Amino acid sequence: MKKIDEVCKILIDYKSFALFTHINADGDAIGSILGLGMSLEIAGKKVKYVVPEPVPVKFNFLKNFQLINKDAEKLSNIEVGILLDAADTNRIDELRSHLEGFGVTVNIDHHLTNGHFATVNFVDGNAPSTTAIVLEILEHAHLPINADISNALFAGLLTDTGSFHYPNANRDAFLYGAKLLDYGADPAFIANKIFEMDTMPHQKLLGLALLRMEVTDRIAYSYIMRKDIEEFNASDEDTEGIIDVMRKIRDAEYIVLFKETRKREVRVSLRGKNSADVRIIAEQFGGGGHRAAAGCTIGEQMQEAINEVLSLIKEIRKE
Ligand SMILES: [Mn+2]
Repeated sequence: MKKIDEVCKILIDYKSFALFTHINADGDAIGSILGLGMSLEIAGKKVKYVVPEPVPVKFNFLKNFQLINKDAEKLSNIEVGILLDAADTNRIDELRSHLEGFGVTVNIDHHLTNGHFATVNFVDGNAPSTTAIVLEILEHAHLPINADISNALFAGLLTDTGSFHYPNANRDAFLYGAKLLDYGADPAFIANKIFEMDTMPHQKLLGLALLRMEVTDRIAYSYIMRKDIEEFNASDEDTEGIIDVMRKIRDAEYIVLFKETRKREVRVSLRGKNSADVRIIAEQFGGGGHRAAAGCTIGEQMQEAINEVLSLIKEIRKE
């Protein structure tokens, strides 16, 4: 049986599902669990949405957002656990044991680093977003797709392709987009809700990161400390999207933002342009991602983390 048929059979045969996605959930993570979940619910199935904290509130305009983590501890009667937009169960932290406890597990993902941990793994490294794979599955299974579902799926497609301008914005990405419009997605509404809702603390941190940015040897980098976040009364969510403004700098191919998450712990976000493959860098530090966008966490002081990442980039480039 083809993988997609195996996944569809599970969605049709079983009656209850817990949908999991990764920590630091992004538009594709939230969009894929909500899009799939809404469709299953309309089809009469029971669905739980389980996301490691903190859940990004900026996606609260999507229907059923308020169901995320509602009664999420009551998973004992659920038959199937599905992990979306994540390559392995490490990406859901302490929720891991919950997911691994299910008799039937499914992994729906587009990360090349995928560990194929589940009973059925449907992984398409060429898919522009996990929501694109969800769309394919819903169509193949003849499950319902309405405007709310297509908005959730479009949100994932839009964010994971960088508004259709990352290298993964291939022909398929536009075809999936067109299909979602046919199902009722409203791109202007979604773009407004996702891209034009900056908070003041976010814009202050953005300004600070840009002021601190250094560009050397086609590497652009900057950093944010805990005390910066405190000073602007910002939340962790307020640091999101800063790297995507940094990547607009000309000439840089590697873009890196270092964020102090706690004492001796630095979260590193990487973006690659042209031939730069940042996934290789992130993997060296136990992280992962895509060629154009990846991340890792380093248990060091800020300056050490910066030195280690910059020297690794320079080393890898020489090879
Ligand atoms: Mn994704």
